[in-house]
Amino acid sequence: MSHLPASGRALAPPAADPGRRKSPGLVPAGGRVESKLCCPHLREWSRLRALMKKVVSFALAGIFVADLVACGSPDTGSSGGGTTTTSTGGGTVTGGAGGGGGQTITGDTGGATVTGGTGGVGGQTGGTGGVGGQTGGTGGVGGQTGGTGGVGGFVDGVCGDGVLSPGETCDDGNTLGGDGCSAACIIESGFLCSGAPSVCQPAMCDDVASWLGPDMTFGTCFGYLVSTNADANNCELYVDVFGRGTYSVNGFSAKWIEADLRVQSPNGQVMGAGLLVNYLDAASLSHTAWRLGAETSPGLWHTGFTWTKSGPGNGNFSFAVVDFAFFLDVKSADGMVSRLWISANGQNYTLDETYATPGTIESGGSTTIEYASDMASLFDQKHVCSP
Ligand SMILES: [Ca+2]
Repeated sequence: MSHLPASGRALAPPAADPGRRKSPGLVPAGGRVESKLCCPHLREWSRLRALMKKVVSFALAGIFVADLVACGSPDTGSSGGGTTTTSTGGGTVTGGAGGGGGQTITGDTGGATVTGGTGGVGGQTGGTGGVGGQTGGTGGVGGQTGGTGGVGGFVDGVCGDGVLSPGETCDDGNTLGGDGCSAACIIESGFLCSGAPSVCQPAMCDDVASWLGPDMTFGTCFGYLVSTNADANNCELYVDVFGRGTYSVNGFSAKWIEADLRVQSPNGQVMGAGLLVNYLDAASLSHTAWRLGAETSPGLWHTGFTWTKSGPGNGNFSFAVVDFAFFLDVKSADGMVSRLWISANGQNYTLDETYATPGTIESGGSTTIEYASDMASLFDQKHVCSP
């Protein structure tokens, strides 16, 4: 049985179910940085001021003003700490003013929305003035001793013009929300966007996991979009070892398949390598699992899929492997990710065909693994790439 269309590698996983989608933990890059300093910290500031008074008393007035501003207005950035990078002004319609820089650190960024805020004042000893907000904000003032003036504000781009502008983390050419790129051109939670005009898709998390061993499966999401699917015809990937294992000890048992994937000359950045498995659950419902491997030595990725477990507190599930294939995700210089497949001429492999010729059984303690015979078709690319 195969779920792969003969026409190509379009291994279509089940449509993502938004109701089941887990958060990928993405934080929109355009999110405002929270103020790191506010009233509860004034005591520390008081101590710092007292200390500074003995050293550079002339500077105290400036710091004190910054303190008051930090707690008073939501449109104003907070003051920089003595040794901490300062925060962004919380501008809304009119950008707030950046707070003052710390002793030796950088001044704040003005609030960036419609009208640019004013960059913060640089710190006392060579601090850098803050960056002005959008649309003609004013650069910050340099620090007292050799500080550098801040950068003026930049001109805001137009959200919805399909061009990525400062302040936008996506621009899909419209100003509609709910499609992955918000009305303010910020990537929406649970989505991934790339390019300009941006293409956005729900982050894929359903039955995606890292597989590190029969008892170590950790749910995750693909943190990137895949632009194209193709065969790994140029030895970018081949299956080096494939096995099916069992263990049974003290009332606990498990069954799994595992593979070592050899990655070489991928012509880009390896984003991940792993195993796709179509399987049936106990109610005979079809599922597709994605199991990302771990790179256990340079170029060698270990992955697998645990299909049965039993025992007290051991998960307790019983699936049936239908078929499977192997993939490598490579990001090229243009930022696009290609998924390269090892599969049976467009079809997936099955355990029956893989073990039509008995494999080599290795046992250790409670664990037994049958490594597939060299005759198995899933090693075809290996014979080409590693003769
Ligand atoms: Ca949109």
